[in-house]
Amino acid sequence: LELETSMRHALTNGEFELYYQPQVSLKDNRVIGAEALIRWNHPEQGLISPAKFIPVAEESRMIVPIGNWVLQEACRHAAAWQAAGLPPITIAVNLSPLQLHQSNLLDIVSDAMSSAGLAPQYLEIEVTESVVMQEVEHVMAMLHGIKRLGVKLSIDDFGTGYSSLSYLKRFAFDKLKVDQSFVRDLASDANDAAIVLAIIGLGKTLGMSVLAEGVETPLQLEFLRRAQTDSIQGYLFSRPLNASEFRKLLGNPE
Ligand code: G
Ligand code: G
Ligand code: MN
Ligand code: NA
Repeated sequence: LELETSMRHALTNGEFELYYQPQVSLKDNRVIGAEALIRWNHPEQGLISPAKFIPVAEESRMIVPIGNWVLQEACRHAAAWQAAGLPPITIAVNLSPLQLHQSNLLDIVSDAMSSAGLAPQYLEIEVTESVVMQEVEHVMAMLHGIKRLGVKLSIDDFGTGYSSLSYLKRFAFDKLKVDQSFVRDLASDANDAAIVLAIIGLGKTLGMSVLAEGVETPLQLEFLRRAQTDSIQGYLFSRPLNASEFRKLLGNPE
């Protein structure tokens, strides 16, 4: 309950900050995108991990205003980097199930883009597999609405939720993100290696771009390269960076 109360103040006090984790194309080794990941700089408790406060924010519905702030802030940063002449990238934002249930979500997304001056093809929205399992018709309508805005959609943590393969058929996600739990041991665990290959094959067959998350070692990278993974995200290339660190990385790709 304490966390919930202080989250309300945190938004107005500017205690939240977005970090950006680069996404790298395996075709040309360039940074083509970044996932926005929220951090909370609490004045007394120091840095609080989203793993701790996002579940509380979801329970208390604070995720709605916080999530809207994330959308606006990510669009502002992406537009500012483009305006500064840096190579254009796609900015990926995580969307919680509750946000998908806001009736005005499409207005919120378009307002975030237009007030930042960001073209829709540079925004990507990540939803988890399990989102598609609840209130299917409503969620499908929202996802189609987001797509009609010209925003990209990706399916996050793929393989860990309830399997929603039939929804992959019903809805054309642009990108599939292979969950890091399968990537972690793929060099030593034949089952994980087989699962990753199967997911990549499935994604490609359905016309999606496939990104592997949690890539930490050269061995994992080599495996993923051979398996024709389109892009990767993980500590091997970079941890999530604050906006100024990320901007530097974009400007100096070597
Ligand atoms: O960055 P980190 O690994 O600490 O993130 C932990 C979890 O918090 C991840 O599951 C991530 O998806 C989630 N998360 C990070 N930022 C956001 C956000 O802006 N919105 C939502 N809904 N989840 C986020
Ligand atoms: O659930 P989601 O995929 O949105 O969250 C991504 C989370 O994974 C973030 O908290 C981010 O900090 C974390 N992450 C990113 N790269 C790596 C990695 O290479 N290894 C591990 N263990 N975690 C990572
Ligand atoms: Mn994500
Ligand atoms: Na994930």
